[in-house]
Amino acid sequence: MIAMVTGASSGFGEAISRALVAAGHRVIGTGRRAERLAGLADELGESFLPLVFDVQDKAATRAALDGLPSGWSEVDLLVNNAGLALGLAPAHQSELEDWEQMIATNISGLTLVTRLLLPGMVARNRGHVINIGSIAGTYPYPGGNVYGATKAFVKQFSLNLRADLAGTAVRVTNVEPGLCGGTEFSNVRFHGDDAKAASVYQGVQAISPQDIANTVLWIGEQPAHVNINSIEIMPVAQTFGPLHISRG
Ligand code: NDP
Ligand code: 8X3
Repeated sequence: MIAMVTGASSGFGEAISRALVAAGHRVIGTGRRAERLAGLADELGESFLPLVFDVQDKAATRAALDGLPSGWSEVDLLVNNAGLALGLAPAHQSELEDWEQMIATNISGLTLVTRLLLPGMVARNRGHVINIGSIAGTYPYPGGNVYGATKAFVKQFSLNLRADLAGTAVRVTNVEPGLCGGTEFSNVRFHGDDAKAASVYQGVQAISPQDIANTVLWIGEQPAHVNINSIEIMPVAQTFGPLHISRG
């Protein structure tokens, strides 16, 4: 099977790529950082094809996917993982540019790659789109504003894809992780403030990228008649608090 994993240059995408190759699949790993992808290609060998493009750039994304080498163009599994959170400020203090980049990446980029690969899956009547959503798409939290909203989009887009794919064998799943360490997620969110990023995971056994890779592999290995619509994964150490009440 040929898989495309967007955002393979770090975190979940890197772990998912490794797991898929270890399971005998070929993987097209994408991202903006060519040197990171080249490093993974050195490690994984001929089963891994690095493909450099920015999902915010429609023309570059289209050119990259249209130009897939022969033998790599029939993608059966798309893992829409590329994404980011930027900032944790309240809405009225957030940077508009951060909001725009999250929307351009997590929504526009994800829908673009999906739209480009889906026709092939439908024509072959085989394929699986696994979106990496988030618990932030279901549960609001202070400062989650646009990030959570982009993941709510991913959640509903996944369900609506299933509606449109009725009668085909193409499957769609939304993976909704909670707190996960060992990725660059918080370093990116806090614009390179690594100390602040590290404090998010201090004293907590968070989910690891390997846990997410195991989950993605398991979803893909279910029998062809089984569709996992969504799966929510939190560390045991993360759970729910009460609704906030402001008292006058
Ligand atoms: P990382 O920052 O480690 O990885 C993000 C990946 O996305 C990188 O490979 C990055 O590659 C890629 N990416 C970001 N922007 C673009 C872009 N414009 N074009 C192409 N690729 C891009 O974070 P995670 O591995 O933690 O995050 C992966 C996904 O999981 C994200 O969608 C995130 O929202 C989601 N998630 C993360 C959780 C967590 O706690 N870590 C929990 C729930 C969901 P490059 O920089 O090379 O372009
Ligand atoms: C990442 C999880 O809770 O930081 O999507 O938003 S959270």
